[in-house]
Amino acid sequence: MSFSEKQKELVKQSWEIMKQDIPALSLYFFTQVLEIAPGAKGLFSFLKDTDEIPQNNPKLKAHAVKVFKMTCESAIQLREKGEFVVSDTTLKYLGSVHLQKGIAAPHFEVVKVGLLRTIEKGVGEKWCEDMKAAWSESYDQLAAAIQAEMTKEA
Ligand code: HEM
Ligand code: ISQ
Repeated sequence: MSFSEKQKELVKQSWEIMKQDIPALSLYFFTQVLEIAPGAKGLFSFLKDTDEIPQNNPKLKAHAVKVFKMTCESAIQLREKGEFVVSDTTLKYLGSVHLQKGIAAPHFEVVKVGLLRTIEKGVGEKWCEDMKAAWSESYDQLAAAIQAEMTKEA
């Protein structure tokens, strides 16, 4: 399926809305992921030694923002270039980080569900099936690229 101009706009538009509420949404993102997969807590260096999710952890926020942003950028690139292009160095870096942490395919599904739930919350009444499909596709492309890199490095 090719990525349409409309899908790109939907992703951009929702990102603009979400940007206004990053701290709360970042927290929500992690909460969703850990609700689905409580064991994932031990994977994150800044979470493993605490009993609860710290409300104001700058690292947590930075991590969640990176995932949002990269997914959003991947959507824009999908449209402009007709293919997915994250720089080789970035992909290699992400591949090695996740390989080292022992991340596997099911984890990627968990993060995807968490991401979609977070966007749904973030955009409120603007949420719709088309927006969900657009983010899903962008995330899938990015996740596939990271996983391909992980396979290469393994
Ligand atoms: C680290 C992005 C999927 C778990 C990172 C970093 C980025 C990133 C950018 C490096 C942060 C840094 O060096 O500061 C992404 C993207 C994903 C993805 C874009 C999907 C498209 C996943 C999945 C998991 C995961 C599925 C499994 C739960 C982790 C962990 C770290 C990490 C444990 C290391 C955190 C630490 O510093 O302790 N990710 N990630 N990631 N990611 Fe992901
Ligand atoms: C995966 N990798 C890095 C950061 C993250 C934040 C929230 C959910 C998943 C993540």
